[in-house]
Amino acid sequence: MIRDEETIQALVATVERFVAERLRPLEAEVSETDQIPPDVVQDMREMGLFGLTIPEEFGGLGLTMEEEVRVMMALGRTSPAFRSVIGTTVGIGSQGIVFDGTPEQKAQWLPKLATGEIIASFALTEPGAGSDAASLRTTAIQDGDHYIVNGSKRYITNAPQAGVFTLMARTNPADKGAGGVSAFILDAKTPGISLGKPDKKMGQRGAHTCDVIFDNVRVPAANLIGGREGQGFKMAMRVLDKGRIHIAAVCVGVARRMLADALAYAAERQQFGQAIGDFQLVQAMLADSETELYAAECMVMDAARRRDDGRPVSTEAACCKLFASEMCGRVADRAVQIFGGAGYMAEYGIERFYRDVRILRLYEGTTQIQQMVIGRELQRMAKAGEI
Ligand code: COS
Repeated sequence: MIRDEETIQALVATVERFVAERLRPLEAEVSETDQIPPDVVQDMREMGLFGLTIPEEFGGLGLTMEEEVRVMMALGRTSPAFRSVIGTTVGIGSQGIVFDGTPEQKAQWLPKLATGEIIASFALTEPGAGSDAASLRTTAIQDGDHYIVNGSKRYITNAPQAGVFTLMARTNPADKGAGGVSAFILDAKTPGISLGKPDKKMGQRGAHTCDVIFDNVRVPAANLIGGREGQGFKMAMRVLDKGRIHIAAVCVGVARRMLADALAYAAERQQFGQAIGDFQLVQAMLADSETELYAAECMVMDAARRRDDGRPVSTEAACCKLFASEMCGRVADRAVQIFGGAGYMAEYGIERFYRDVRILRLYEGTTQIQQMVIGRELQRMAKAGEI
């Protein structure tokens, strides 16, 4: 749903300009230094990018899903590490509070997230619980008006910068499944929280992940999201449903960028006395990329609109994430192929994108998890006679 076409067009145009003029020139430097310059993060704050999905009453822009995906498609047209700066605060780190937070929790945390004063991280994955998210072992045991948290989380995006964690932990150790899991808002400064070494990743240098270790961390009971135990897994799943549409939009943005780079190279690179883009075999790779990109774009827009209409979108979100991330991987591969030997060389930048986009098929649910979500729903519908 677009609330006001002119306003969203202006926002998308601002993001496009920011990407073209401010972020693209810094791509190689960010990759070399593994740091996003602080003044770029400050610019993002001033543009309101941290508050894209925070309701207006708490100082954010309160974008609808359709508006959010349009912005993400624009922001995606540069190194994905830049999107990652705001990604967890706009997405999985904050949305549990937006969906289920009590009025007090929203009032306390959302204004600071909207301005980017603090960054939110989503702490679900553990050394032993990834795809099987319900098997998490971190515990939060009630002790008077506090919970005592023990355990560790793994590959937590933006943990080194986080001011707050949305933490999923088991409040009922007798229930080993999803029903024993609750969600908390955890101030990153709480004593007993420590961070592991920054992970050395395949790509997306400039975006940081690490382990987060909880050693007898005392969390006020008032920080239990929504004030109800046992709702944490379902909240995380609803957060991920939305996050998967967001990531699919990022996939469309990055793939558009890689295709544009491949097209520019194909027009300039001469072989056999002509531009390689004039060869039909190269055109086939470009055409396949455009076709898949268009399909992904249509899927993402449709899923976003359905969500804005209040319809259930778990299956559509999984379809989008699956198709768009796999599409992005194929477009990256073809772009490297079109660049030929130059595609393997760091100075041309396309090999960096090839590595950067690999994670898109893994986080917020692997392709195989998306298949599982879709497959289960199809089975359910068939049994219920809905197909
Ligand atoms: N929205 C709301 N509720 C949901 C839901 C969703 N999308 N998905 C599941 N639930 C509910 C179920 O309805 C069920 O509720 P009841 O117990 O009341 O029936 C409960 O949650 C447990 O669901 P289920 O039995 O399907 O859980 P599973 O353990 O089988 O796990 C998958 C389901 C595999 C889909 C889930 O673990 C998953 O998405 N894993 C990947 C996690 C992930 O993306 N990790 C990346 C980390 S973040 S970067």
